[in-house]
Amino acid sequence: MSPSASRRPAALAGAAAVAVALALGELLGLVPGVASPVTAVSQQVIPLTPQPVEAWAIRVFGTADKAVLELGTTVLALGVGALAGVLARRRFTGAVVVFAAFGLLGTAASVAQPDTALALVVVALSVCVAAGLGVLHVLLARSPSATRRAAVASPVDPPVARRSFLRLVGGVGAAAAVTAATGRIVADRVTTGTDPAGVELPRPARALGEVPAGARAPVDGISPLLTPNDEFFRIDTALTVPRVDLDTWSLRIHGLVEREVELSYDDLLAEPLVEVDSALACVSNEVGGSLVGNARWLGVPLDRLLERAGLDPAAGQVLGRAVDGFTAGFPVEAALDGRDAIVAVGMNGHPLPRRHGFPARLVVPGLYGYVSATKWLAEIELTPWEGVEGYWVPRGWDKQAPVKTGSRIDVPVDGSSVEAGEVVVAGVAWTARTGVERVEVEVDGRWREAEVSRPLSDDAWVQWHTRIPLDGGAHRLRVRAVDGEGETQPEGPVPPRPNGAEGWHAVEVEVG
Ligand SMILES: Nc1nc2c(c(=O)[nH]1)N[C@H]1C(S)=C(S)[C@@H](COP(=O)(O)O)O[C@H]1N2
Ligand SMILES: [Mo]
Repeated sequence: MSPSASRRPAALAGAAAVAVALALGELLGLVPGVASPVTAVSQQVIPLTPQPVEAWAIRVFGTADKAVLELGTTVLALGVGALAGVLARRRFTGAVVVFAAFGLLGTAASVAQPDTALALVVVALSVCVAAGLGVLHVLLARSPSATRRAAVASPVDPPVARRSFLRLVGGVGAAAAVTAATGRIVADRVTTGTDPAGVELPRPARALGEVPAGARAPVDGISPLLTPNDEFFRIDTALTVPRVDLDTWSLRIHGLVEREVELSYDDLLAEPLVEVDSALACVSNEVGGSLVGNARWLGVPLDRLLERAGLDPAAGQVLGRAVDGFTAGFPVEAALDGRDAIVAVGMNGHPLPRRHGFPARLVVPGLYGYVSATKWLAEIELTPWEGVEGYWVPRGWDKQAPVKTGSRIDVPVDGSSVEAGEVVVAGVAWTARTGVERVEVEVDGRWREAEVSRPLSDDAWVQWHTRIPLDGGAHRLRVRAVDGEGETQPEGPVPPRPNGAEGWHAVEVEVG
């Protein structure tokens, strides 16, 4: 039996005990084979999150959504810890049960992460649980009412007891926070995995050469023709960017094939590499949004790799699987119909950055990223088309996902003021595979043709611009593109779910 404490100090003691356990978890999470329990549990929450909640979180918190998720997990755990503290006043076993449940939850979530070892995780989390319970026991014994009761012989002044208890809990909490922060900082610094910066890529067998004159529109503020790697949008379900070690990494091609193929990184680089200029779009991109980029990719043609494996006639789907378990699948035809589908190792003249899938990812022009562009690629599995689905498909997104024609006004910025006279209007436009034939801009109800710069390829986005005389007052500008088959981008509006947004991007400007 633990000395009985009153409610509030007991709750504080419980929260502080959980803080100590979680902080230790951050430290022990640095050990290879063990994961931070907070990260592991948060990671498990992601696939369980209902889509509207997820969409809301991304909208409200943007790229901070993952930090907010981990913070939420921590706060929830501290709250349950407070309850455990209150339970422990009556019976310490109550707290033991709660902490043990925490340990089991953390273990299950950790083991679901890549690169964890069950035995190590069990040892580490047992240490966390034991430390948390130890701290709880000590704190409860020091709580004001407990000291009062225990100290009948030499009565302690209650306010003094309360103050020294609060100081003790505060100290424990602060120590836990510092420990956890140190764990995070070290985790960030300790480089496990190969550093992409140290990798040297061979010259392409098929190089695209300089960007041709006339491919760039002469306009300040327009999206760069090739999106720099550190400005390229990023979408992934992994809470921490996977760090792959080239010594142990390989790409396995298996499933409905005649012979399994396994390639090391060096094997991949020994293949003839090709350069491909292609846009990559996220299906979640809203009209006018920034979840689309354009890069010069370097990689091995996918058809060549599939030929090596030899396709079984039953193979209907190419399913990329990442080291973190993410999957994306597309029809086999998209790998074989002559488009530049590649296993990419380079992006804009550099090895793939970690955030964009080092050491290798799939890039399939004309398909949205969620069905095609598997990062941190570990496996290419050939499966039947029916009955096997990539990560996002059971979550309400279409299985077939060709990119829809899109266009965006970058200049002038929506809501800005411009000077009267010839106003420069410019932006980018893209299609699935057919190139951009024409771009039209509407001002005050009248459509005019913009000048489309020379395309890098039919798969890349193009820059376009025009000059339009505008008189004073408010104006609304809209844009639409026409693809290589003469199809005009539909007016919509259609939301991103389930197969991509449709609509003409509009901006309002005030001409002064
Ligand atoms: N392993 C893995 N690959 C992934 C994803 C992911 O969550 N995990 N997201 C996909 C989605 S939805 C898109 S739009 C693209 C985005 O690629 P980028 O982050 O390099 O821009 O990656 C795809 N590949
Ligand atoms: Mo996406």
